[in-house]
Amino acid sequence: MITIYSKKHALRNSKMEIFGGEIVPPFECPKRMDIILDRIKTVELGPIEPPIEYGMEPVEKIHDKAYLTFLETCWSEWEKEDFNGEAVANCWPTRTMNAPHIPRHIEGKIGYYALASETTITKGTWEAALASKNVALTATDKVMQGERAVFALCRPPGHHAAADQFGGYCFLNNAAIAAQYARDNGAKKVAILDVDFHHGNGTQHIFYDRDDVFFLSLHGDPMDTFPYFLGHTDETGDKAGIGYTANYPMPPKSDYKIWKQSLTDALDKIKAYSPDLLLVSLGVDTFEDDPISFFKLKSHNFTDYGALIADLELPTVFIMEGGYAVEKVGINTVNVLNGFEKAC
Ligand code: OKP
Ligand code: ZN
Repeated sequence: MITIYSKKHALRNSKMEIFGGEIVPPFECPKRMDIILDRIKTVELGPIEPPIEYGMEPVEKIHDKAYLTFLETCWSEWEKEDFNGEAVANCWPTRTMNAPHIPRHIEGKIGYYALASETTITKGTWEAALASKNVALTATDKVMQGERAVFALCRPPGHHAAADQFGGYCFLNNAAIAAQYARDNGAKKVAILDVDFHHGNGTQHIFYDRDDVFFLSLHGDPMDTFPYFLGHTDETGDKAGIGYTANYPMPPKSDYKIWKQSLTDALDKIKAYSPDLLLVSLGVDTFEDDPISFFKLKSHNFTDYGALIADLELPTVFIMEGGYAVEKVGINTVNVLNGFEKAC
């Protein structure tokens, strides 16, 4: 299997995250990519190729223009203030203050566009996010041109990013941009299977009223974990999209037996939908030792479910999302890809 990878991910190099009231080094760190690349090489998964440049057109089909300008200019505006740290949201248009005005001041603007405060914006974040969407698009193009499956080793991840919101380590929604690009280039129906531990709130929101992109997500119950405010079973789509969103929230300590039941149900739905293309939002933070998650999957379970996804016999793009047990992130990620490939 070909991997698409850009070393520009390293430009996203934030030094801090707010976690449990403390300032800690970010869980979503550049080292994750080094470990995954090492594992790809060790098991000889296949060639590692750089992305090509796709420009902004496919991005503007998903994200709001003013949001993109905000992401592009946030760091320089923040630097102009007398602030010493990374750009971070500390105020929001909350439930009782939702006037539709976007503040002029960068502190208000970042609060307007942020969905959580753990994710800071720093010098290089925008450039890394742009490279990440190019990785997803390059991989998608290769699959559209006939590759059975390609791995988009994206960083930063994307599934929490909505049309005009960043957070949960995400800025541009790589999977959504790829799905729309596929739609615009001949795919009639696209399914996005999100197996990251966290609900893909951004992807769900982007496609919620559409029937041409079916979004399915397996995740920690949002009553118990981030992103807390989306991802319940009763969210099944709106308007033309009714029936084209499927959520599988699962409780703390869920193991592979439980998780696999959800996956099997999701795979049945994808089969019935019969898409032209499958995108897998691949987060391996379902792993038992993940530091911020609560599922109990073991490394060999990743191989097993890779094979189950292959059984769909669909052109497939794997798009990297989360996974924070850094020492095992390579083994777990590549186990999915190898499990898939061996079953083809
Ligand atoms: C990104 B992806 C933990 C706070 C979590 C954000 C998690 C983002 C996960 N107590 N903050 O879905 O892996
Ligand atoms: Zn996650």
